[in-house]
Amino acid sequence: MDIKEKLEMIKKEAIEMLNSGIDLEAIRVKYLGKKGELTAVLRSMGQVAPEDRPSIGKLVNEANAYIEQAIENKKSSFMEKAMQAKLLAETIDVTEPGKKVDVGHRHPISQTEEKLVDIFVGMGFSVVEGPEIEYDYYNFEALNLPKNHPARDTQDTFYITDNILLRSQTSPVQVRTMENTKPPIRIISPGRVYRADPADATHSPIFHQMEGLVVDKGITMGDLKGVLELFAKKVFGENTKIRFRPHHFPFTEPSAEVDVSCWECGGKGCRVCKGEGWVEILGAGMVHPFVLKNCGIDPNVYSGFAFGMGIERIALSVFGIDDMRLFYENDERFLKQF
Ligand code: 2NL
Repeated sequence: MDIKEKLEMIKKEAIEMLNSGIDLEAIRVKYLGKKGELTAVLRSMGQVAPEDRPSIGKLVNEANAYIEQAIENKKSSFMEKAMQAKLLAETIDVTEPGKKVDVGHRHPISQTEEKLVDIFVGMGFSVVEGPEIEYDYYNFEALNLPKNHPARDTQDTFYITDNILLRSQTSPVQVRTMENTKPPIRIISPGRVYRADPADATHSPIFHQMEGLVVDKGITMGDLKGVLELFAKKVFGENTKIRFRPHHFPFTEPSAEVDVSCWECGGKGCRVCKGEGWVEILGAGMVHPFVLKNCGIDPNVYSGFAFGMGIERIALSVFGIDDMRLFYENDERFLKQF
């Protein structure tokens, strides 16, 4: 076999190996490497007639380039195939439905607070907030509850110093507003309040309240009744009636506890209203003249009404829940129902 035939054979063999899928690097070493077959052919050039050497040398170089190119082609076709496979495997079907993101929802106490706020904002009230850590003066003294007054016992709270405490009601917000606002005043103050009460189904040392206050010339108990009746209808239904029972608060005179006709039985008496036909939902009254005076408002010129309600109590009735503690346990099985 002469060198020409030998080179053709090497080329043919190399291509066959390439096509049979053997490791490309092994093929390169076998044919093009220092101890490879083409190098061996070059070494055997001694036997070639000197005048033939340039043309044979050229043939060897061509064979070298040919095989090198074939290896390169194979390599890029492998890469191409690998890329195609990768693209295929990673294809995203943009028409598939997305993953559902669980965003949760507002806590039932917040939902109730928002609902109550909306109703009063709809009647022209503004929302005012204030500090939860208060002076004894704003929480009690200004509201006609001097130190050692027995009525303080019903609102016992947590003291930070003798004069600083956790507010037991949101009334201090109204006191601060009256101090720095000239009537007419029409505000509500929703927020967190504290009492030194042990937790049970209807009490919690931390709970939420919303108070309301209207002060202007000529405000009467009739205005209070009108506002509360509209409020009760919006929360408990259009057929709801309200009832005022005489009561005593140190900061209002006269004072009343306010009931709504039972939303469950409509007044006939049932389990919800304990046979009464009525359910107590809030306390209210005409702002005591002493309180107006304490806040720099002349009780001979102005009058006002105020009311206060527990947001938890309203939430319990609206959602039909019988234990307040459920609101604070953060058990998803409970919270997800609202
Ligand atoms: C309740 C019901 C009430 C008020 C709160 C109030 C606020 C000012 C002046 C007068 Cl600044 N009153 N708030 C009035 C009546 C009832 O809350 O059961 N409280 C113990």
